[in-house]
Amino acid sequence: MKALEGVRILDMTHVQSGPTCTQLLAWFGADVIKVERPGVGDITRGQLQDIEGADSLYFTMLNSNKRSITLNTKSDKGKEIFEGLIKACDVMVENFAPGAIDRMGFPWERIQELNPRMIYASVKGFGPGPYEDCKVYENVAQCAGGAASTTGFDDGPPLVTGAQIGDSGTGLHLALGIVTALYQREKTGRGQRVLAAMQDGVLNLCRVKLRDQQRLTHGPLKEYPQYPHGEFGPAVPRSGNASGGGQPGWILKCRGWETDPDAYIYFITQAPVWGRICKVIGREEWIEDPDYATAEARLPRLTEIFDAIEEWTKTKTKFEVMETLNPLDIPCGPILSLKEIAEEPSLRETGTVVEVDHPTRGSYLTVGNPIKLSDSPSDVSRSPLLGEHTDEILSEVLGLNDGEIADAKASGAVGDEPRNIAAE
Ligand code: CAO
Repeated sequence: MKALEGVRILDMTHVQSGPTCTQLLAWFGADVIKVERPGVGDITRGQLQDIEGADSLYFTMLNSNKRSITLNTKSDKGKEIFEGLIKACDVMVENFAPGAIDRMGFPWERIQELNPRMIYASVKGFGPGPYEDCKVYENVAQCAGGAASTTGFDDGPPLVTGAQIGDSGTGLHLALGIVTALYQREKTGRGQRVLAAMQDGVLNLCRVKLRDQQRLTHGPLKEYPQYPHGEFGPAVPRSGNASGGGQPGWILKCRGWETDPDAYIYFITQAPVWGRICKVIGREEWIEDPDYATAEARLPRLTEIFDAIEEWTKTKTKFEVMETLNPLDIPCGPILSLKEIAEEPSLRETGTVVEVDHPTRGSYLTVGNPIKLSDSPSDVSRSPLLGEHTDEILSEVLGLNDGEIADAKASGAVGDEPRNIAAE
């Protein structure tokens, strides 16, 4: 038994933010019915393709454990089928451009009329306000949510991060909104609207930077690399690799850094283990020296301190540094490349990295469910081919017979995609 077994999701999502949300719900056991345009499908099926004719990794890694039906929700017959699906599902999720579902003829009022228990969840770029009608992609959200302004080095331009905090981050927020609304529905019997705006999601993840913005009015941010020699302007500056918390940290070179771009370690000078750090790097005199003995005294000297620690880390590989520091409880973390992560056996064992078979592209790696429930196992099954489950959904969920399905296909409301599952 899986946690969300019995919950049926009408998945109108595309690209990344919405699909990441419904994929999570599918891993928890929900029946996710992905609706795609006949003959076209989610645009990502054909984006960044590495194998001609096969669904891209972009698509397959965001749509596992789902079923696919093709349906033209703008045709008369398609609308009729869509209404049936709205009545048969618990949750509808979409991340189209603002107003797209309304333009299809399904504003929230109409959805409620059809199914008062429906939870209608949307990702949009912005919440209500001056930008609410804008189309938004990942990096726009990173820029508008405070991440880009605070990422990078003080002498460089704003930077976006590779972590998809705008898309996948907002998908996570939306999934939480959906299960919360499902929980409330248990008591009220009513559905509700759930909105996760990408700007809001990114800002939520940049909460500590808004903290620092307010601290700035009371003096310089002493844990930032700009202190004590640089200038602070009116806004939170970019803090390089400084830690966002109260324990100073930095990325330091390890042995091999000249040729290996990932031969680095993140090193945290946690106050309670300061003495051990000094011993490891051979600076025992800093343990008692009043210029170094307290966390406060160290703040203006962090550059010098990290330079000294780096002299030591440069003599060891990042894994040797880990082996030395972990038994001493000194917090640190190697910079792992995606190659190292893909090959890491422990991540395979926990199901965080999974190998999946696909009929047209062969086997591929994907990231499995990062949230582990002890009583709800989550296996990763491959993403569906375009329209692979059209017939099955029309008959099983809507009770259409073979003749009615043939009529729906003849009208063009649902697709009749050729399905290449011979390799299965
Ligand atoms: N049948 C018929 N029409 C369909 C359909 C179906 N099954 N599925 C989608 N469509 C239509 C939509 O109704 C819409 O038509 P209209 O513009 O006529 O109303 C059209 O297809 C395309 O939708 P879109 O405008 O959302 O797509 P786009 O590629 O132009 O924009 C994006 C993509 C992501 C910028 C936009 O959807 C968006 O801003 N979404 C909200 C924010 C978001 O989730 N962004 C993250 C995306 S992941 O990086």
